[in-house]
Amino acid sequence: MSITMEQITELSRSAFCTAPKHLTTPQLHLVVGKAVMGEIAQNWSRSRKKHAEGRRAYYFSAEFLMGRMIYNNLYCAGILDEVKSLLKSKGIDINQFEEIEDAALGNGGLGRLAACFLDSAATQEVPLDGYGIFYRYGLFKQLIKDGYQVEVADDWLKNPDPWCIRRDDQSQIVQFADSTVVAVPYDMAIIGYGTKNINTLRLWQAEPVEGFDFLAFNDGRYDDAVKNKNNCENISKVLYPNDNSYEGKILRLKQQYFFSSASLQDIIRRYKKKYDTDFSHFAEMTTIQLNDTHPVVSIPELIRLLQKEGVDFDQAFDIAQKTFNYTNHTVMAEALEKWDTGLMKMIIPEVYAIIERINERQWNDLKYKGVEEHNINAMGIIRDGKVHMARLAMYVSSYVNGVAWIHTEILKNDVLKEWYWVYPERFQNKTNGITQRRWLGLCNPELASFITDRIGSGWLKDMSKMEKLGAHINPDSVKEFNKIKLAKKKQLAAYVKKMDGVEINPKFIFDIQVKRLHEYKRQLLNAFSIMWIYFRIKSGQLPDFQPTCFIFGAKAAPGYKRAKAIIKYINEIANLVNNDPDTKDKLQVVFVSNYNVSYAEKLVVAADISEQTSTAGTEASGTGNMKFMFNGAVTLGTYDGANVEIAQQAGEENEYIFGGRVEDIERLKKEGYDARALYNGNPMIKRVVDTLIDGTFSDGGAQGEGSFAELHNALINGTNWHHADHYFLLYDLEDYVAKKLQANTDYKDRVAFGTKCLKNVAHCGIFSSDRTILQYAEEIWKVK
Ligand code: B1N
Repeated sequence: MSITMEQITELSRSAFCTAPKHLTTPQLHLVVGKAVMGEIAQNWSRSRKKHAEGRRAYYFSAEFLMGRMIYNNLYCAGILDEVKSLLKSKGIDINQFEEIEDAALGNGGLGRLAACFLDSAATQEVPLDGYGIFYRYGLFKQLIKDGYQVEVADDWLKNPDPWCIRRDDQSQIVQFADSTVVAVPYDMAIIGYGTKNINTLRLWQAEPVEGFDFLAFNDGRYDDAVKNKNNCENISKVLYPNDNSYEGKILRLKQQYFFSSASLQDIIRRYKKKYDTDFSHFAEMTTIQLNDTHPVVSIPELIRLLQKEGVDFDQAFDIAQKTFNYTNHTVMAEALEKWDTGLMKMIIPEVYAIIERINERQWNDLKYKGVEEHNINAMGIIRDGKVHMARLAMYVSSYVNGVAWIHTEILKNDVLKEWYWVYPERFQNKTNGITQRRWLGLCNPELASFITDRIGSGWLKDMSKMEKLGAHINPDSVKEFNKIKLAKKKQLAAYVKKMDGVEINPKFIFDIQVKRLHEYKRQLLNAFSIMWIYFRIKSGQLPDFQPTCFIFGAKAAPGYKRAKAIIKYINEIANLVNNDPDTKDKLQVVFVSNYNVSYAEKLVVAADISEQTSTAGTEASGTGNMKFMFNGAVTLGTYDGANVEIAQQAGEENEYIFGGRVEDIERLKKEGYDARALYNGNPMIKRVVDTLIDGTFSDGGAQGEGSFAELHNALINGTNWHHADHYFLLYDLEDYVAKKLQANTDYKDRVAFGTKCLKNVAHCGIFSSDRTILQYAEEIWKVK
């Protein structure tokens, strides 16, 4: 594929009556985007036709965190360098596209995983298409004001977007008890790398059936005239900003049903072109992966739609059970979706009636299988006025999977153990992965060339090739790697300066923790360790400490008070250590604002140390950990999620593993955990924890009043809901500091440390989402 300057000039003239060099950045983005879309059109429609011929898979997800599309699409189409020099020849800098908004239609790991899967499926020619919601506003933008998070709406469509094609002709009608909405599809091309195959992400926008009520308007009832329009449009208006937690809001249920129903109707429409109303082949032709429970209302909806087509309940149930698979992404109790039965009855009564029928059938099934009463209860789909969505998914699907080895073990032995007893054959593990195209090839061309120079470029499509790098690790190559890392640190420093106005020193160790802000991820533990080091530097106990820049990036859910207090606390620490003459040459703390996919691309390439500090047993997988590994950072982390497999692959001696293991945490939970004893028993623990209350910092005036004291109290005394120090920070703190200082000491030997880094790169291959998607394709979807 290729595009010419003539094409760009022509599009520029016809759209804006001017030459490319006079276009604004959004205009140029539109023009280049349209040129690419024109070029891929044929391959896209060929791929669509090919997919329609055989068995195919669909990925249903409330979130697709695509990030910025332009560079990635040019890269995957194989024309990034070409377009760069075309533009350059006209005096146009391709870097201006850094102003273009990310498509932030997701919160964090779950949404980004969906995006990586689409990339890998397209590249590996797996017939997988995505279905989701075309949110008008994506994840909020974050400002930091006076150390506090402030949210701003993400108006990502304020300029026209060339990557999504509206397809009015393929609209669907979605019916709620109180209203009818039109679902209009916007299709995004997913361009495979080094292949003609192009997959599709179809995102639905909600619109009123007839735009505007002119009767009401002419009656003078202006409010009523727009009310229905607004109510409909509200469904796809904004992404819910919670990560790993659930809010039982009516609008959220409407979003879930809206995209589930529209997508299933679309699939049925396509199926009927081939088989008309003979649905006996449906499950043979179709498999649907449910990305967590957010699209699980699809299960009763498919049964409902099939019944409307004349299929009886038992056959429809059987088809649904064969069609669906469910991926679990979390063991956090607060994330489990349990919809109020009353609410469901009110919004989608026909669907609720089907859930009741499924519930009855489940009871009979389990009785028949001889499952004991208390286990039936623990598995019951409808219990105490709630519909348990994970249980519905477990009962009416072929396979369930966890997203890392240890997570799947926890599902089998703990969270879903009753299910494992009854249906052991349904359980699988699919360890997460990330795409090496965006997360290494595109964001780190320097390291990519270093690798390609040694082992060839095959790794871009086959990451098992990365192993070959092992034979090229020697003092010379390590020195070259270290130079690349320094260059990436300089680039990050320039970016942080531009975005956040802060100067950081590229000669410092870069120790980076970027992810959503959540108590279980323990950014507070990192903050405490910094205070620990700060005090010890001040008292002259760390004379050899290698200067370190601690970088944080994290968004807190807007309603999550404690997470917001932790952001303020980190910013207070930054203020203290960056300005203290005793420490500012050795310690630096930066909280970057508005951490998103594009910022991540700058951060993960520049890290020496990757912080992965979740309490053992809490982080299902993590995928940020893999992004750092690909780019040659060592992991400072717990035995949790995919960290376990990262250490196993790279060798434990090449990571810094600390803290309690899942078994330790289990034991503490069972036998009792005395956080206060740890606090009173170690003066250093007490000293750092007490910075929350001893006047070292202020949590500010009206905004944060008492929020640090509340954190302190939750750690030392606990609350009505949770025992003291629910996530075992104090249990792990000492070992964490020890391992952090060990890494700091090791860093002095630049070749030895760089060798650890390169070993991480050489052994990162299995964390490619190509591997993950091919496992789904073979072991769950049975496509291709
Ligand atoms: O999914 C990622 C994992 O790598 C992470 O460990 C996991 O925390 C993340 C409700 C979630 N689990 N659950 C969510 C997101 C939004 C929401 O409304 C839950 N996100 C994860 C990919 O497997």
